[in-house]
Amino acid sequence: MKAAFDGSRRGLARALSHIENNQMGSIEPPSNYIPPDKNEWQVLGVTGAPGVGKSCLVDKIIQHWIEQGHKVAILAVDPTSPVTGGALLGDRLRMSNSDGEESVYFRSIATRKHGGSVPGVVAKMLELLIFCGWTKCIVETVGAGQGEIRVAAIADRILLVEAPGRGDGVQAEKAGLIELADLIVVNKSDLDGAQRTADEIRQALQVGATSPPQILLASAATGEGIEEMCVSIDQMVEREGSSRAKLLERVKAVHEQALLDSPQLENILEIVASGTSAEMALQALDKQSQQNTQKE
Ligand SMILES: Nc1nc2c(ncn2[C@@H]2O[C@H](COP(=O)(O)OP(=O)(O)O)[C@@H](O)[C@H]2O)c(=O)[nH]1
Ligand SMILES: [Mg+2]
Repeated sequence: MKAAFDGSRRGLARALSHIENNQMGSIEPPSNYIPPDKNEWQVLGVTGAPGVGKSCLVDKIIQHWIEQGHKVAILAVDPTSPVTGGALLGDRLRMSNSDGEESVYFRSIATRKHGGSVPGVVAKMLELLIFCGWTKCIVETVGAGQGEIRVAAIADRILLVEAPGRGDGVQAEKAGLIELADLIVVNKSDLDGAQRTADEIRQALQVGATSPPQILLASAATGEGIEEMCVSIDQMVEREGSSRAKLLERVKAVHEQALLDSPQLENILEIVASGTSAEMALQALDKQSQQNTQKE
């Protein structure tokens, strides 16, 4: 850990692997650690369906932050990604930032390796990165299912990426991601249908949203709208609805993990297998644990 705190990349990689393998207890900041300003946020979640251009936009955001003097760490969380996905992004960055290499740290996390809680692992990794002086962290996650939503919910701010031409409406709406978004970018504005996609999202948002997120058009390919996107990211405030949705996902993640880690899990499954409803089985468990606490 000391090596990581002293700025060694190899030390950092090793410490992150310990976290990934669940071999790391709680993390204390180094003694010379200065916590960031309370008004600053560190972690940006970038989520959206595969292929919408998250990684390409992340490249732009990294460049923008490096120009501001930040040190940027990227965790790419992808259930399908071979580790080379990360290596590719790393190469692109080295090409585009002649002197930026020291300011960027990239790590990809293949979620299929994990039996345990991916959100928990990612949260701990982010904590370590921040303690090590990475002033901005980006978590890129494929918005495809519950697990991915929970990873995104760890972030301080969430950028949802959409793109036109997917042919089957707004993906994020189906995945339940719109709730979480603090900013929505329709990427690939150089392609037909970007405006229509933005309109569809706007319509989806009108149902019940109190403070809907801003929707921007951009193109990572042509650079159109990228500067505006970066400005909006820096000025991004957390929406009320998003803050609640994030908290809810965090609580659900911990709750689910507690159940999965419970020594009673097999009992519960047996009770349910014997024909009792899952609801009753959980109630029985609750009652039992209350009795146990009273005995103590
Ligand atoms: N036409 C167009 N293609 C883009 C744009 N941004 C990304 N792409 C392409 O979309 C594909 C997926 O991009 P990537 O960033 O890997 O998507 P991710 O899966 O969401 O991370 C790549 O082939 C990119 O070259 C864009 O603004 N316009
Ligand atoms: Mg990607």
